[in-house]
Amino acid sequence: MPKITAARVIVTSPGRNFVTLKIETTDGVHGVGDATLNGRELAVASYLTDHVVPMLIGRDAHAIEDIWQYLYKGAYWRRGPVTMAAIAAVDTALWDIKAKIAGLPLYQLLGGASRTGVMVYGHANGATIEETLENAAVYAENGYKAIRLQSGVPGLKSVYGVSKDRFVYEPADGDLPTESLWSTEKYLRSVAPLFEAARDRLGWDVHLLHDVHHRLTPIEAGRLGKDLEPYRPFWMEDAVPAENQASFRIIRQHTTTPLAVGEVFNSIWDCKQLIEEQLIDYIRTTIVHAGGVTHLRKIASFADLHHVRTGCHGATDLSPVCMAAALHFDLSIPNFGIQEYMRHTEATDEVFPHAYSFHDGMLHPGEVVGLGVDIDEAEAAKYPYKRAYLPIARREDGSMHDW
Ligand code: CS2
Ligand code: MG
Repeated sequence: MPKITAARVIVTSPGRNFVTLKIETTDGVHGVGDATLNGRELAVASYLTDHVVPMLIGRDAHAIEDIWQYLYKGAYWRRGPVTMAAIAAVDTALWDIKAKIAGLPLYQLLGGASRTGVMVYGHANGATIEETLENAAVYAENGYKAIRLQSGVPGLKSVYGVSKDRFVYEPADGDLPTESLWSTEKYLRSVAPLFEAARDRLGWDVHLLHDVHHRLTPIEAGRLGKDLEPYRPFWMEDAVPAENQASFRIIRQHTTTPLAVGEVFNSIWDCKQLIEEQLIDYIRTTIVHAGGVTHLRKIASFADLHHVRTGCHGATDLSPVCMAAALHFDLSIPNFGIQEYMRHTEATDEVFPHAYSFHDGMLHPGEVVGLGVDIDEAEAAKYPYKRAYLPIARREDGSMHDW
């Protein structure tokens, strides 16, 4: 029985902050788990170091479900992004260890491969429609089967999802939150023309996606969904803030555009009604923010009963450790939909050497035992933590808007 001998949190910032948990066992086998919570990284690092690690030492590393329940039920204070990211890190590291000891890539322990690869979507963005479509064409030439389109909005200086750099998008851009101006009216006028031009330029064989980033009300989202219907988007993401799950009923009544939501959800309870009432088409929870492989499998199985497919969050703030785990999960489950893929910087890839690879619009986790990803601690030590926040948005009258 491999026992946990040590567990350590490693914080590194190769271009952006990442929090990684490394668990060691009596067998000499170690595992890694991502615990990064964008803009609140040190809260999870402390939760792990101060409150979780002392309880792990000496436990059976194979008892993944029991340790999950112990950390979830035993805390008394359930759910929330900090708690669930910490549990996810432990869970992911333990799956890594179990798969390494079994001598198998993780997806084999999850039931084996259900598909040959994982379809991903890349991010095309630009200040203008023209620039966005130039970038989208590059993605299409590079084999991407699905592309997310975000364009600057005429009359607004900056918009989320539109980066300063063409291909590396890093939203956490200030040591205090930067502020941008938002106008729903201007935004709503800009999206359908983008999609119309995209179909003209890119044709109909590529999937096109769009992220609303929680900026609309249900009736506004219904309108946007309707406007986009002629261009058959793959999905409209995070149309409204989703604390009120019933609000998706209104969107559903007005549009057949598929709906995706869930990158900020932490547990099955955040999407129970959305899934049960079939108010969404894609659930975007991923490993690090929704309790690890163990809990994500539960969400996916529940979603499968209700015709909901997965579309795991995969922005740059999800470390390569999370990406590797997500790919094993994606490859194995029956109701996989799509995986978001934003390339990390070279420095990040050096800190986290990994076996997953991109080919012809698909990612594959590789055949290395475990997750197929590790942290190079000497490399990681070169990049100390740097405080960074996500931006905020204000309306034209100065009041706060949803981000
Ligand atoms: C976005 C993210 O990838 C997405 O869909 O919504 O860029 C998101 O803003 C960040 O991951 C937040 O940490
Ligand atoms: Mg999003």
